[in-house]
Amino acid sequence: MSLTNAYLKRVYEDLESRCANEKEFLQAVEEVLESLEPIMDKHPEYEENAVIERIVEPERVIMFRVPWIDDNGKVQVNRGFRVQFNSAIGPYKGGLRFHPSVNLSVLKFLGFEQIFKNSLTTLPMGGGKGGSDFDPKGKSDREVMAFCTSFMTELYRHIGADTDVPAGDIGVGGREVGYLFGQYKRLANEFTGVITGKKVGAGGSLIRTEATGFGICYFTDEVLKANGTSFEGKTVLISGSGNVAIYACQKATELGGKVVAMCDSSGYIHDPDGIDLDAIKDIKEVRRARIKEYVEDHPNATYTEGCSGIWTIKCDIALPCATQNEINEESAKVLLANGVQCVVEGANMPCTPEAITAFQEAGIMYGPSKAANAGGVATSGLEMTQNSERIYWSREEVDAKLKVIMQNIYQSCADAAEEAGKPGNLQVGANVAGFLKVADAMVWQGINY
Ligand code: NDP
Ligand code: 2IT
Repeated sequence: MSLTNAYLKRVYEDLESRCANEKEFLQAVEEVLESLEPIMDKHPEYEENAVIERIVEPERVIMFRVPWIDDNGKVQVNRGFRVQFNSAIGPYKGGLRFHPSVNLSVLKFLGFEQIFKNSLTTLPMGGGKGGSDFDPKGKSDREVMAFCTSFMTELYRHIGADTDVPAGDIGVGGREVGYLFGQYKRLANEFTGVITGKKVGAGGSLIRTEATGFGICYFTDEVLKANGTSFEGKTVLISGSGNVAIYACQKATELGGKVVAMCDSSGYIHDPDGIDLDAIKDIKEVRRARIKEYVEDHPNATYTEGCSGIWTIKCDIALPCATQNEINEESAKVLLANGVQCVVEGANMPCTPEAITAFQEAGIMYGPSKAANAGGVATSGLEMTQNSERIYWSREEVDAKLKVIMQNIYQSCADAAEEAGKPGNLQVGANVAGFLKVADAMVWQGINY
């Protein structure tokens, strides 16, 4: 731990002893607190009002049993969660993750990151996250529906359009959001914007499906522009092949990049001709199959078991879009040795602290996730606005708003980095800019004891 400010150090050490088993959560907190060091002296009111002690403690954590019946008639039980982390600037907002690796630490790290990400979007959204250790992989539609219905039967009493608005994340896409929304509507007897990522035509916003991936590329484009370059002619690696990766691949290609590799949790494909995205969409979105099938009708492409090998492919730009801690120090060093110029995080916290340090020490362009992938939740915010107004915006309108939001996020990170005395450090910029608005709102609202 490298914190030097006495107040931040004391709060972190106390948290470390109380949350010793929550390593992902501690990792996310430590990164934010390190970034705040340069600004703490200017803000004695934060210590006076115990802002740091309060901001690292979720306002509420809900854990619940989710029983459901599988296709063999057997009763299954999963664990459900909702972490309502911070509502200083708006209703709790953040996705639901269904993956066997989900636990309290993972959801607290995601909920904590979401506070600052949502603040950066400039929209009025607090931070939250939820999910379950349920694995949708290999389950029938009926089993997924049974699980989602049971999950919402408990969750519905804790959420609401002005209270807490979930959305998708890993393992939760349009299908799951539909089942969850249907059960909420039945139990609450109201059709409101209580969850985002809804189907277009049934309360959803155009561009929400594409928003996270598109937003990552709009943000990356700003980073590249500020450094006198662009996507044009660049070789790009994108990990994952889910919602975020697919639309990042589409936009990176539209902006002139050549995406040569993608992966799933089993392994990666390398196609030196450039990824055929229609084939990926067919495999992953339509057939829910494994990415290795890609090589069956792409003779120049190769498939390799294991995901981390993707970072050994030579590239100019790397966009990790799968999961947390997928680029460690060793992978970072291989990327650097192969001449990577720019790493922008599409997934939440995909680079370990050691990997980030390696990129920063090498002086390459680095964009942190809470800024770069904020386009997804920002467009969720736009979906909430459309639901409240009971209107729909066109594809062009939503895309234009998303682009402006991503440009503004880049600018506010760059400005905050400069003001904190760390010009060009978008990690510090994102953390400081995201934090200040929330911290000031917390001071303004008092302790409420
Ligand atoms: P999806 O479930 O659609 O896709 C996830 C992809 O990552 C799949 O290809 C999956 O492989 C792979 N993956 C998941 N877990 C692992 C793992 N442990 N090891 C290796 N590969 C893995 O999720 P999303 O695309 O929505 O999310 C990807 C990332 O982006 C996450 O970090 C999420 O938090 C973040 N994010 C998502 C947003 C959204 O709007 N959806 C918004 C902002 C951030 P497989 O198919 O084999 O499971
Ligand atoms: O990590 C994220 O920002 C998301 N999964 C999207 C959350 C949302 O509410 O749209």
